Amino acid sequence: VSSVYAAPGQRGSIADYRPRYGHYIGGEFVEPIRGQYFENISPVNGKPFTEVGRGTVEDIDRAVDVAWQAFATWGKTSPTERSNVLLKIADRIEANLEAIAVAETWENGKPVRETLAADIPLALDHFRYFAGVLRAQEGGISQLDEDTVAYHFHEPLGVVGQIIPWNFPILMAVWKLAPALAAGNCIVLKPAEQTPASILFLIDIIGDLIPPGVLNIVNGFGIEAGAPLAQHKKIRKVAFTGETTTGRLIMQYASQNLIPVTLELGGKSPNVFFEDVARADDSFYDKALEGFSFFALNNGEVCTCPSRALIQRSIYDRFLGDGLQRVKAIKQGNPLDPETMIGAQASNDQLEKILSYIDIGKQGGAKLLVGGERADLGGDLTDGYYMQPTIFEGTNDMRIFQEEIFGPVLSVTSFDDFDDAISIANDTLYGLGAGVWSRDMNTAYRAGRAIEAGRVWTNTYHQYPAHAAFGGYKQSGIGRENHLKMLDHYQQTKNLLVSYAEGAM
Ligand code: TXE
Repeated sequence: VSSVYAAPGQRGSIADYRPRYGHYIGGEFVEPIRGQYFENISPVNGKPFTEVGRGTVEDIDRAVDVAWQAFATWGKTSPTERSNVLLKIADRIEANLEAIAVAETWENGKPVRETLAADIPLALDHFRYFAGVLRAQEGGISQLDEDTVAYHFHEPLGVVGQIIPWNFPILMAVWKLAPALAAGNCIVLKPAEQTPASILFLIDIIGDLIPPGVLNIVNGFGIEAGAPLAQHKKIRKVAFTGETTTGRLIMQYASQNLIPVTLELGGKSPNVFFEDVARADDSFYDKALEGFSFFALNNGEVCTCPSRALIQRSIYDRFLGDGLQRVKAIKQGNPLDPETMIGAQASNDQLEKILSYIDIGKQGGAKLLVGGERADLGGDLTDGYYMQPTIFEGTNDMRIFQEEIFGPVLSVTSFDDFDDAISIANDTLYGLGAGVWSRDMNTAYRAGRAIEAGRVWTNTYHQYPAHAAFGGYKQSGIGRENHLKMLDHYQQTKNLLVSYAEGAM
């Protein structure tokens, strides 16, 4: 693979990964107890590049015990101490940004253009954000009468379990790690089996900044390592991002121990274009077309992927025509090339799943407008997992409008008026993200309020700042990530009710 970021000696390249990683427990890499490893394949070229410990219940037990030992100290650190640790982590990531971005691209297949500009900068900012909000967090006092006071303290939960997907290996891990650490918890984290190594690469860079045992990582498969973690009797909370069907299982597991769960699940986000975008000035029209093309960002492997475009009938032909031109100009290629806009899907399984949905779309009567095939990039990339950006035209009752494909596949339909738009937008099991495009602020505001989704981008899309709450309505999940609200998910309230009265009660 040739590119500036694939050159020999480039930090973060495949050669920079360790040939083998155990689990990270108690501040060091340890052998899996059953001694088994599994291969990690790069979607860039379809070749294995490292192997990773295959965790089982024994490894989870060990990590949870070590985490509890560490909690005895970490749980008592001051907000200032923890905040300083998070700030140091952020600085260290910033100093190694390029290497981490390149490493993640090798493992996940997403363009280095995105890991450099979004994934890693957002991840380090997340640590800074939670370092800041932690220092500003206050408890509360209620004065019950002249001599009686109720104090409210924030206390950590203890040891928490976190289960991560493969679409943003580092950012999804950091979304969970930063608030959990800030709140004073210790962690056992299980990365996705498709992308365990970029997190371990990161640990090699930041591990020494975190006291041993505070953050532990056990790798492995969902049933073998994820389920024992989510079912563990000694964890006090489980946080999960992944498929909706897996989310249901996680909730069942957690119910056995009556612990809280936060779930970030699937989506089928509507991106709604009202007719006035075509009357707006060129730069706004152009921005809307960019928003239309964003279904291909991160190769479409985003839970908020704007995978359904709803275009008002009066502008349908013009807007769709311009949108198609825009999508045809997306540059597909080597993910390590900084010009590349769409890279490889994260795994062969995911590519196969996307291709099966191309058949489902065709069989269901949708019209294929562009793409629809595996992309053959030739040379070293022949065996990589590349998919052409694809657009179907159809109706919202089709499976490709209802089911999460998780690839660069857009389903387009038209609507007549405001009510029609809202009814199509909400005709889904999901409610994670949505986009609304209109210069008429009345229309934009009313649509934003009427769409059943936790995040409605208005005249923008795919922005993920740390200080905006993120999470799902309906079957897209429970709880929120980002924002200082997130601390609530990792803390419990201690109320001390104190009488200062002298004498009898
Ligand atoms: O998800 P899973 P998969 C969607 C997307 C994708 C589909 C399948 O549509 O095509 O899900 O992806 C762990 N107990 N999303 O199969 O299975 C697993 O090891 C405990 C949407 O990868 O949900 C991994 O760490 N853990 C999404 C994590 O759960 C279990 C992101 C996610 O895997 C487990 C990813 C079990 N029984 C996929 N089974 C989003 N919304 O962002 C699996 N895991």
